[in-house]
Parts: sequence; structure tokens; C-alpha cells
Amino acid sequence: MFKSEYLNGLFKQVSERNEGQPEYLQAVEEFFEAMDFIVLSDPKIEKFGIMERIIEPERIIKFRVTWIDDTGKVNVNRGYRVQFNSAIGPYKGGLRFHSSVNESILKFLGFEQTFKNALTGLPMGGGKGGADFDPRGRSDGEIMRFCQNYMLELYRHLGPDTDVPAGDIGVGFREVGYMYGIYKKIVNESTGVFTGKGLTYGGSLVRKEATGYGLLYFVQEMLRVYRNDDLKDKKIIISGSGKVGLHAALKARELGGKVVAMSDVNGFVHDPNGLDLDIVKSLASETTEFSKKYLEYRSNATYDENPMNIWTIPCDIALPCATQNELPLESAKALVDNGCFLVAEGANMPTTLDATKHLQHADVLFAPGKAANAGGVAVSGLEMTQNAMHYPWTYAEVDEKLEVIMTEIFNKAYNEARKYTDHRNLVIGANIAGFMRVYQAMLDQGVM
Ligand code: NDP
Ligand code: 2IT
Repeated sequence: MFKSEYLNGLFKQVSERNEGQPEYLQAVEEFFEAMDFIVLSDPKIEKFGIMERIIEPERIIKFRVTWIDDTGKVNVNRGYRVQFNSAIGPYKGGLRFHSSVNESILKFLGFEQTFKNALTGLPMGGGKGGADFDPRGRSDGEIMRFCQNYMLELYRHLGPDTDVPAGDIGVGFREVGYMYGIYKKIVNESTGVFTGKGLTYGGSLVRKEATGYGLLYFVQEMLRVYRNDDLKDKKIIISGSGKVGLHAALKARELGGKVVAMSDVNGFVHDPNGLDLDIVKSLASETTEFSKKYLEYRSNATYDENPMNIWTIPCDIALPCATQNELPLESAKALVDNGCFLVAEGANMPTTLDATKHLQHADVLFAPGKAANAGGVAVSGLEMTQNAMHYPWTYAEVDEKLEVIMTEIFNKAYNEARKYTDHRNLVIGANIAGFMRVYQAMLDQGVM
């Protein structure tokens, strides 16, 4: 499967050792494919067991979370933190609260986070965590009690120079606030420790918007370099209308693009003349059924109750911003047939491996999530810096730094792609660029 025998043997071993963890194996497979070039040319990687070490999390913490719901019933959930790799800095990565959360999903996320964080150029290792708890439909009180009980275990594994969590699916300002509040009470220290905090207690300006905005800065750079073009009048479709999808849409509009379709978990809404994003914004922040409700405000739009059908809508640019494996092969075929020429991942691993290959073979420009959605964690890194300095930057200062970081990530991925393969292959380029930094740090720090 790979040209390197070392990687073939290792992939067999990792598949056996991680049976029943399809998402994790998918992330490793994509990574190994990109590493084939490097591994064949550098024998130190095998000699120092770099790949064996890099695919094994440094630590996985798994714990029971017990909490009482509004009816007085005691509930039990599973909480996790995967501390994947600390070669270049403290573990850093979000927490996901969703019923689907399990070890496979958190391992794939923590693994990808390691290379994403390396690409930002900031000193952050990789981690991810969460729980199989679904905040949707829960009262504020229930969410607060869950967050507090989750932190009663996790707090002992965190620290501003040890492990710094943030948000992800199902975890936003509210959840981070509740978790940070109880953390601070237990350890009696105001050292930040979470990113994505509220602006009144150490949060950074632009963090809320950062992943979506960063995605569009990345897309802007792809258009400029590969097509001598920009976002003006481009028809864009976006899956997901959460923290990432919504802010991607708003920045796309600001840069001249036209967002024609957006989805949520229940369906999607389409208007070939462009959605009214002010309505999307107010609905997306107050309801989980924004796409259906949108029709009450704009009757010229159409609604489809299968969110997957969004990929059949003709567009120039598609931005999957919801969840893993939401863009399979059939959807990639529909995008190509309908003239889409650029796909950039706002979510983590939203495109399946065969779908990614189909897009690349059809000459669709493709940006992998570990590069294109790194803006969120990049501003998290800037939040850590501001907390450590005890001095906040202005909106313009953070936004400018975000744009510079995203442009640099594009350049790193582009340069590695050009060096080792086709200059359009940002999957290989981003994986190599991220890996190189972690690899060098691991070599320098000895075997452990
Ligand atoms: P949110 O919980 O804020 O939003 C998730 C959105 O996706 C919601 O609109 C949800 O709909 C929708 N959704 C979930 N499943 C599906 C589906 N199968 N089809 C269509 N829509 C769906 O999460 P985020 O925006 O924070 O995260 C989205 C993705 O971006 C994740 O992959 C995450 O890992 C990644 N990411 C997040 C970063 C961050 O800083 N937040 C940074 C980098 C990547 P509904 O509201 O109806 O449930
Ligand atoms: O996937 C991601 O990069 C995030 N959820 C953000 C992580 C962070 O620490 O800001």
C-alpha cells in the first residue's frame, strides 16, 4: 500500500492494535501516505522509532462523569482527555461534547491537532478531549453541573504549561466559562488554562471568529497563488452553521463571495441569489433548526431535510465545516460534476480518503483541515500569550496576526508540496510541514 516497507509493517501493526477505531486509522493512513516520500529518504525516522512514537498518544485519561439532571436523576457519562504529543509545547486542543464521542474520534482529533499546531509556528503540542454528553436540549443548569463534574477530574491533568483545552463541537463560550470557573476555584489561580474564554475574564478578541475567518484567509491565498483570482462573486456552499461555519460564511461575504447554501444537522437551505447571512446569524445562534426556520423569513429559498444533499448544489467553492466524514465519495463526484473547483476543510477530516482522491484527480484544489482550519488554535495560542503577558491585544492586532499565520501555513504547505510532489497537493505538503517540526523536536529531546 505504501512504498516504504517500514510504513507497511507499521500500518499493519497499528491496525491490529487499534481495532474498532476507524476514524483513528483513517487519520493515520492519510498521514502515512504523505510520509512515504520522507520516510524513504531519511533512515533516522525508522532508526529512532519516530513513527512508532508519533502514532501512540503519550497519555489517555478516561474517567466517569456523574451529574444530576433537572428531574433529580443521576446520570453517568464518559469523559476523556487524549494528551497526544508534547514535543513542541503543552498539550493543546479542544473538548468535544457530543453523543458520538469515543476514543477513536478523540485519538484522530488529537493526532491531527499535533501537526496542525506545529503548522501554526506557535509552541503548542497536540491534545483533544471531551465526553459522550450532548448539550443539545439540556438546560443551563444541567450543562453547568455537567461541566463542573467533568472538571472535578480533569483539572488535575491541566495547567497553563501542561495542557490547555478549548472548545469544539458542543463546547463554546458557555461551556468553557463553566469549566474555567470551577477550575479556577479548585486551583486558586487565574492563569488562563482554557482558551476560547469570555472577553471579560481573559479571552482573546477574534477567537470566536478565528477558525472561520482563518479558513477564508487560507482560501483567499489558494485562489491568489493557483488561479490569480479572488473570492469576488464566487458561489460558496458551507456545511454546518456552528462556530466555524457561521464565521466562514460571514468572512466569505466580507471578501465578496456569495454563500448560496448552508446546513445544520437537520437539513440545508439554498438560495441561488445568496443567503441573507444576517438572518442566518441570528437564527444559528438561537436555534438548532436554523435552516428550516430560515424559510419563514425568506420564502424564495428552498429547504431540503437531508443535509447531505447540500453537496449536489452547483458552486465554485465548497467548505465542509460540520464534522468528520460528512463528505463521502458520491458527494465529491457531485461537486466535480457541478463545476466546483475548490474544497477547503473547516471541519476536521470531513472528507473521506476516497473523496479526497477523487477531488484531487479531478484537479479540484483541496485544502486539508489540519492546515485550513488552524486559525482557531492559532488564536488560542495568541490567547495564551496575552494571558501570560497580562495584556490584551486589540481586535485589529489579533486579526492581522491571524491572517499572517494563515498565509504562512499556506506557504509552508505549498513549499513542501512543491519540493516533494505536485505543488497543488496541499495534503502531502501540510502533513510534511507539520511533521518536520515535531520530528526535529523529538529528535533533539532524546528517546522517551
Ligand atoms: P459547533 O458545535 O459550533 O457546530 C457544529 C455544526 O455542525 C452545527 O451547525 C451542527 O448542526 C452541524 N452538524 C453536525 N453534524 C452535522 C451533519 N452530519 N450534517 C450537517 N451539519 C451537521 O462546532 P464547531 O463549529 O466548533 O466545529 C465544527 C467542526 O470544525 C468540527 O469538525 C470541529 O472539530 C472543527 N473545528 C473547530 C474549531 C473550533 O475552534 N471550534 C477549530 C478547528 C476545527 P446542529 O446545530 O443542528 O447540531
Ligand atoms: O480542532 C481544533 O483545532 C479546535 N477545536 C480548536 C483547538 C484549540 O485549542 O483552540
